[in-house]
Amino acid sequence: YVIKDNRDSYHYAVKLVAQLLRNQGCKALIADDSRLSRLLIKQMLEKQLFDVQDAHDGEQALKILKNDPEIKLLLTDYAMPTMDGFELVKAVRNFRGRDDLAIIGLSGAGKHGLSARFIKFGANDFLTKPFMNEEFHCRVLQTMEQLSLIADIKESAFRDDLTNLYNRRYFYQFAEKRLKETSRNNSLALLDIDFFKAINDKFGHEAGDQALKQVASLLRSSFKDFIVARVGGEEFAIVLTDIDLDQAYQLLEAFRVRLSKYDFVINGDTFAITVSIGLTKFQNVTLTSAMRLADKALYQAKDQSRDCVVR
Ligand code: GH3
Ligand code: MG
Ligand code: MG
Ligand code: MG
Repeated sequence: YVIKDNRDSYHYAVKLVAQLLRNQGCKALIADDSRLSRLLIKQMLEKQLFDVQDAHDGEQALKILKNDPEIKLLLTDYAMPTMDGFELVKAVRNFRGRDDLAIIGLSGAGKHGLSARFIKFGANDFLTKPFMNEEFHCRVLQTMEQLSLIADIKESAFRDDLTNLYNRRYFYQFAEKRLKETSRNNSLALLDIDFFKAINDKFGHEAGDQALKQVASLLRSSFKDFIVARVGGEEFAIVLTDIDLDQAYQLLEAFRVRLSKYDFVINGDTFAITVSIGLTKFQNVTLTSAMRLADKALYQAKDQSRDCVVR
């Protein structure tokens, strides 16, 4: 049905299908005091593959939104009892940003200035009731597309493009936050590949790049529950949250052994790679000073024998 409505443009239909795939399973919430209105909008949103919930006024909507960070789209009426659309938008924006939750304001025709006020309070867009189905679909689609675009940009800004691990920027921006959110049983590990320059010299820089990718993928599979970032050329950081230092040590030791036994087969050459690891407890310190401690331990690991974990 949605596609049929878009007979005007083939390109638009293609875009629409792409966005529909992203909408699939995505949660949307309708806040409207009119049952008929809720029903109508629900049907239209379901055509766009949203998983739809509804609320009969602002207060109920606010409660639902507070308990469900997965809701990505809110359609809200203006005139509702107890809490109107403006108040709802204002309250929601205190904990959900424009790049994280899309809001479309709705209201009956003939009330001048509502659209502007909705947008000033933080709505992404506005629709006047009764709306044409096609306009509804276009506006919802466009709003969700913007949200997806922002998510893509954020994702690529925080990823290292060689390994697809988190990058330095992400690490310095979010590691500390993550550590503060969790229990006090946290630690930080710094890993540095041993004699990596020799690998580049012997097998070529391109093989070195491939090896880095494989090391990254081993790290990803070994530390699924933790933040793993590429913080330097052949240096990685792991934020080990909610486990004590001994457990962290065991995990790193297991990884070290797993890596040292792994055969890197690149362009017909087979070689081994080892890492040196510095580990430190993360407690009542800033990220910068924890990094300094982990780096010190790493330096000792290099000094001792390489291919070992020092805490
Ligand atoms: P050590 O055991 O003391 O760490 O020796 P090392 O050779 O690994 O240490 P060093 O810091 O002297 O050299 C690191 C090398 O890693 C230098 C650089 O050529 C290589 N490297 C850094 N980033 C990349 C990358 O993105 N791709 C490739 N192929 N090599 C990289
Ligand atoms: Mg109303
Ligand atoms: Mg290094
Ligand atoms: Mg190195």
